Amino acid sequence: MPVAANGPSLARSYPLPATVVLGTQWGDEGKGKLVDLLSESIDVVARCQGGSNAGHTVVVNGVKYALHLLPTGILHPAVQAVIGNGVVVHLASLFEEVETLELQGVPNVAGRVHLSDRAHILCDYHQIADGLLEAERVAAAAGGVGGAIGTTKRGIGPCYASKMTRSNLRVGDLREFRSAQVPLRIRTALAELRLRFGAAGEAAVASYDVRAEVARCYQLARRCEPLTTDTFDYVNRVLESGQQSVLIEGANAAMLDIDFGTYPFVTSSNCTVGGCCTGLGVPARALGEVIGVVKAYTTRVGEGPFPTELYGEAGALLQRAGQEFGTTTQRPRRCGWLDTCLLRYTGRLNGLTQVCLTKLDVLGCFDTLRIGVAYRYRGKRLSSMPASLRALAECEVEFEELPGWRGVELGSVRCWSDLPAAAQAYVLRVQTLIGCPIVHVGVGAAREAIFLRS
Ligand code: 2SA
Ligand code: GDP
Ligand code: MG
Repeated sequence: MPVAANGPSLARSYPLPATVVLGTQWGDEGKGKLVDLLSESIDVVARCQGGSNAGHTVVVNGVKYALHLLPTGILHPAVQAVIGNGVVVHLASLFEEVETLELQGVPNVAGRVHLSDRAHILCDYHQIADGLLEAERVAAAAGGVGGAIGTTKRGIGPCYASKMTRSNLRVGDLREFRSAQVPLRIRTALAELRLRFGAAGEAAVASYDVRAEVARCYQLARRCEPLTTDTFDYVNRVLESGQQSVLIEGANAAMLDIDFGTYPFVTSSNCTVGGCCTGLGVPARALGEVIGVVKAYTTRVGEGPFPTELYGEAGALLQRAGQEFGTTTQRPRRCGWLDTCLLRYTGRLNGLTQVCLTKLDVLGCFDTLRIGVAYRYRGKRLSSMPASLRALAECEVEFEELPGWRGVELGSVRCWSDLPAAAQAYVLRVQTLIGCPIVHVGVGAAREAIFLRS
C-alpha cells in the first residue's frame, strides 16, 4: 500500500479484488452451488445482507446441505466465513445452523465464523411482527387494498425497520448485556407491538416470556463472544494485503432488492452490488469480478408481478422438473420462461462481468422453448424495467421461440462440447440477449454438475 508522509495513503490498492456472486432474478438461481464451486480456491467468504430468509442448497456426494445465515463457502474446511454488518442475525438460528453442519461432518464450523459486532440482532418479536404484518396485509387485500408480500416470516422486514429507526440491538451490544439495555429493548418492542396491532398484537405476545428471552440472550451472548469481531477491519485487511482471496456471497436477488426490485414485493435489504459495499464496509474499488447467477428459466416465491409466468400444466411441469420448492419454507415456487428484459436491467444494476447459467437440464422437459426478449408498454418497446407495478402489469412480453432438446438428459454432461446443439444454441442466444459472457453452465444439483463454456 502506498504510504504518504503523514500516514497511509487514501489511494489504497487492491492486488486481489473480491469476487462477487449475486442473484439476478427473484432468487434461488443456484448461487449456493456456484459459491461452493468457487470456494475451493477462496480463503474468505462473506455474507453482506439478508438473514435466515436466504436458503442456499448444495449437494455433495449425495448429501444435501442447506445454508441460511452462514456463507455457503463454510462447507470448505479451509474457508473463513464472515457474517457482515449488513446481515440481520437470529442468534438461535445461527447456532442451530452451526450445529447441524457440524453434525453433518463439516469441521470446525464455529471456529471459522467471524460475526460482525455491527450486525443487527433479529429477535423473536421481529418474527412475530412479520407474521402480524402479513396477516394485516391479507386482511387489507380482502377489502381490496394491497395484499400479502409472501414473506418467509423470518422477521427480516421488522428487523431492518428497527435498524433504520435506530432502536435495534447490535451484536456488539451483547458485550454490555449486564446493563438493563436488553430487557428494556425487548419490553419496549413488545409494548409497540401491542399498541400497533391491538388485540392481535396482544394475543401474539401474550405468551412471550421476556425473562426467558433475556436469559437466552445472555446465554447466546456467551456463545457469540468468541465469534464476534470487527469484520470491517478483518475483511479490509485481507483485501489490502493481497495475500488471500475474498468472495462476497449475495443472498436473495436483484428483483427482490429494496430499491430496485418489484417494490413492495421485495425483501428489506440491498441485494445488488451496492449491498456488498455497505454490508461489509468495503470500497467499490475493492470489488473485482461480479458474477450474476441466472437460472435458465425464471422462478419467484412469494407474491408480486412476474411477466413471463407460466400458468397451468406448463408451469407445473417446470416446478416438478426443477423441484422448485423453497429451501427455507418449502413453499412451491412460481415458474415461467426466462426474461432477458429483466436480466438486462439487473445486469446493468450490478455491472455484471460474467454470468453462470444454471438448471439448463430442467428445460429438457419442453419441445419448444420461449425466451422473453422485450417489454412493450402502450405500443412502445421499453428500454428498462418500469418502477411502476401498474405499468409492469400492463406490459406485454415479446417472446422468441427456440427448439428444445426434449428427451436428451443433460445431468451427466461435463463439458460444453457434449451439450446437444439445441442446448448450445439456447445458451448462446441468451448470452447475446443479455450482453454478458456466460462462463459457467449448470446441469444438475450435484457439486460436479457444472462446467465452463469453452
Ligand atoms: P422476506 O422474508 O421479508 O425476505 O420476504 C420478502 C420477499 O422476498 C422473498 N424471498 C425469497 N425469495 C426466494 N428465495 C428466498 N429464500 C428461500 C429459498 C425462500 C423459501 O431459498 O427458497 O424457502 O421460501 C427468499 N427469501 C425471501 C419472499 O418470497 C418475499 O417475496
Ligand atoms: P440459491 O438461493 O440461489 O442458492 O438457490 P437455492 O439453493 O435456493 O435453489 C436452487 C436449487 O437448484 C437447489 O435445490 C440446488 O440444489 C438446485 N440446483 C442448482 N444448480 C442446479 C442445476 O444446474 N440443475 C439442477 N437441476 N438443479 C440445480
Ligand atoms: Mg434460495
